[in-house]
Amino acid sequence: MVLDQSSLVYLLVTSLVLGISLFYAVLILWSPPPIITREGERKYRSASSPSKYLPLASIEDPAEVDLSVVIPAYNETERLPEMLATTIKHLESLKGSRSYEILIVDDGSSDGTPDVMLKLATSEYPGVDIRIVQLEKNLGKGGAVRHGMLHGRGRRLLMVDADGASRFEDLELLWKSMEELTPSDEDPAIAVGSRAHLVKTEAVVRRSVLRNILMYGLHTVLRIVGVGHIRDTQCGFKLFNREAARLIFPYQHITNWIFDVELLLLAKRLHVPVAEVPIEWHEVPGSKLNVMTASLQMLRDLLVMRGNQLFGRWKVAQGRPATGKSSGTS
Ligand SMILES: Nc1nc2c(ncn2[C@@H]2O[C@H](COP(=O)(O)OP(=O)(O)OP(=O)(O)O)[C@@H](O)[C@H]2O)c(=O)[nH]1
Ligand SMILES: *[C@@H]1O[C@H](CO)[C@@H](O)[C@H](O)[C@H]1NC(C)=O
Repeated sequence: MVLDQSSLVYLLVTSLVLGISLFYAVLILWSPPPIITREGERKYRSASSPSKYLPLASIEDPAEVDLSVVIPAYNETERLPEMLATTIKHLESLKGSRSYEILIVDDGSSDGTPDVMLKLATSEYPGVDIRIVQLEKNLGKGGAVRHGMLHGRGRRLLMVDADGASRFEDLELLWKSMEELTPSDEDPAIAVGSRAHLVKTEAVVRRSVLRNILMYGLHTVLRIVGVGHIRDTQCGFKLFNREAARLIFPYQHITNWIFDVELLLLAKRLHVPVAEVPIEWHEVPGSKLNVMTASLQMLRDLLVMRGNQLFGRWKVAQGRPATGKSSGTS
């Protein structure tokens, strides 16, 4: 069969249009649904108000404490109490110079995590500002972190896993790094913990082979996607100043474990500087991550992220002021 020039062009254009339409359809199909926040999720309980739910603050409000610690918690009755103890011990030792709150965001646990934590807060830490927030349905770690960040009162906000895998004292390393990026938080900045320096050490070797393969695969893909400059995107220990949180979290769409990558991509798009800080880490048993499903999910979601950005479906705020002095409400 011989194709003349015009039918060749016709064929090319048709397949191009078809290809793009197909990609767009798959994109819509795969894109996560918008994150819906229910009324009851904008409220919290605490030791001082254990039965009456009080309204949470908003990231758009001015800061009221120096630090918010946001802990996503899904079925964490076993691991969280110990992590909370070390967290509070450290923060109490600095209390004179740094006020803080702890936001436990229960991600629709079915093991009674919120009630157990409320009981613990009341009996062990009545003087500590621990707020327990409950998501009605399990959203995924990213959704829980996002929720906490959007309702924190801190001048700086730290996300940290409930499993105590990071050494909480290493917060001071992130703190110092952030101080160097923006001395009094006049501009948005992020400091993320990194375990990259631990690669090839015992801590990593002890991880399963599959997990390590996944890690290398992830790095390759991340380089393609555009966050190759961050050596460890997945570390669950990240510090945002209020301006950075205010800029980034409203635009987060991904709620599963790959959300860290989306946060870093958003930071890049919004020109928010990210410092990577080596921290200590120990693998803790009890991870609920299924590695195979996670890898496939990862590939799909990276595609979804890039696709939505390409088609302009996921936008970010335009025209961020050059100096981050939040200009009140506008
Ligand atoms: N697995 C899981 N964790 C959740 C969810 N929602 C919130 N989380 C919290 O996210 C944090 C990390 O969860 P882990 O299961 O420890 O993740 P991990 O695979 O152990 O991650 P590493 O610490 O890197 O090993 C914990 O604080 C969880 O309670 C969820 O839907 N699934
Ligand atoms: C959470 O805990 C409940 C009660 O212990 C259990 O039935 C459920 O399977 C757990 N969910 C996950 C995903 O581990």
